[in-house]
Amino acid sequence: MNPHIKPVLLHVHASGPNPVKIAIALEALKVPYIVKHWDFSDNPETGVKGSKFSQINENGRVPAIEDPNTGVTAWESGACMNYIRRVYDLNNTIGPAGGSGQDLVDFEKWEYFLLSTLGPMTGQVNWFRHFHPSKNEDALQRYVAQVYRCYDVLEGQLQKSVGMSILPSRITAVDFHFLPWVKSYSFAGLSLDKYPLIRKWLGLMEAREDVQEAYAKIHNTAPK
Ligand SMILES: N[C@@H](CCC(=O)N[C@@H](CS)C(=O)NCC(=O)O)C(=O)O
Repeated sequence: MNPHIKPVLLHVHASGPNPVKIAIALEALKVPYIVKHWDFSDNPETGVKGSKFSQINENGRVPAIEDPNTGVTAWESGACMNYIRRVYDLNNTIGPAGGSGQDLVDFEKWEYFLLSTLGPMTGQVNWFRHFHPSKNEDALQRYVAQVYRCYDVLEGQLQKSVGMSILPSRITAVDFHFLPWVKSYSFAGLSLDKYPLIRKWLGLMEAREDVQEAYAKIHNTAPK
C-alpha cells in the first residue's frame, strides 16, 4: 500500500457485528485506519443518535467511514465495503474473482442476501432474545426459523467449495460480510450442529490474521 495514504477513520461500536466487517477489509488490503468508538445513546458528543455523529451518518448507526485521502464519507456496511474495494483494492484481491456478468452478479447476490436477510434476521433474534422489554415467543420463533432457513441456504452454497469460501472461487468481501453475523450464532441462542460446512468455514475465517487483527483493534481501543 502507498506509504503516503492517510489513515481512514472507521466509526465503530465495540459489540456490533457490522463495523468489524470493514475493519477486516481494511486489514486484508493493508489500508491504514483509525478506529473511533461511539455508544448507542443520544448523548450529543458520544452517541450514535447524538448531534455530532448525525453529521457523519444521519441514520445514527455504525459503521461509517471518513476518508481523508478522498474527502468521502460513507455509511451502511455495504456502501463502506464497496467504497473501500473501489478505491483501495486496485488488484482485485477481495472482489469477484472473475470478470463475467455472472461473476459480478454472484458476488452481489450473496452480499445482498447477507445485508438484507441473514444479518437483519439475526439482529431480530438477538433483539427478541435479549433486549425486547416483554417476552414475545412468537416473534422470537419467527426470526429463529428465518435464520435457520438462511443457514440452510448458506450450507448448500458452501458445498460448492467444501466449506472454504462462500463464493467457490476464493475468500472475498462476501465472507467478511457474513463472518461477524454467523460468528455470533451462540449469542443468538442458535446451534451450528446441523451445519458442518458453516462450522468449517467459520473456523477457517476465525483463524485468518486479518480477521484476528480487526477484532483485536476494535476490542483494544474500546472505552473501558
Ligand atoms: N444496515 C446497516 C446496519 C448498521 C447497524 O445496525 N449498526 C448497529 C451496530 S452493528 C448500530 O449502529 N446500532 C445502533 C442502534 O441500533 O441504535 C449496515 O449494514 O451497516
